[in-house]
Amino acid sequence: ERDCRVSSFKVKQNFDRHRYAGTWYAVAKKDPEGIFLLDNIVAQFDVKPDGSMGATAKGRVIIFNNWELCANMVGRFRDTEDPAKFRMEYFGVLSFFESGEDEHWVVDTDYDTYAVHFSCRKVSADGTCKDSYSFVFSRDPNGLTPETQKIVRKKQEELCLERKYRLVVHNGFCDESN
Ligand code: AZE
Repeated sequence: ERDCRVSSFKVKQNFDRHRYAGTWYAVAKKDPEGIFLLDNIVAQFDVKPDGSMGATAKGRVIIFNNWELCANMVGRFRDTEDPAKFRMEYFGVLSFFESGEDEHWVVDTDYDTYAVHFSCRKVSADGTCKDSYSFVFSRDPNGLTPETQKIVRKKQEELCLERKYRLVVHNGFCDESN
């Protein structure tokens, strides 16, 4: 039997936020419940002067049923006892946007080509995740090589989320001030 309890999920060992910094293109995602980033999702991670991790992200969203725009989001990360697990406080640059606080786990990365992220918003009584989102990030907007895809697929299985991901389109929608 496979262990799908959130507390047994493994994350990146000795996570190095400095090597993680820079631009990451979301190439696949598993959505949480409710409104979420749709596509053209690009995240930019950095390390602040005080050593904490920060990030900005943009992506296409549809709000109020039919209003399509690019959400410009800011994330502030709080460290935990595990170097690859953070608490992320996030908010939109425009005040009417979404804000909240999520878990932010770096499940796996080689820093140079791919990363697998996981956030569980609600844990069930049995310890499995009831509401989660997850991103597969790539340094290359064109996607991952077949070898890397193999590694990523294994991680998706370990998160008990296999076949739950959809590809993230990049068509330039959020490239300008859109
Ligand atoms: C993430 C990368 C690191 C920075 C941030 C991220 C998350 C952003 C959201 C945005 C939701 C926006 C919505 C707008 C209407 C993980 C991509 C901030 C969760 C729903």
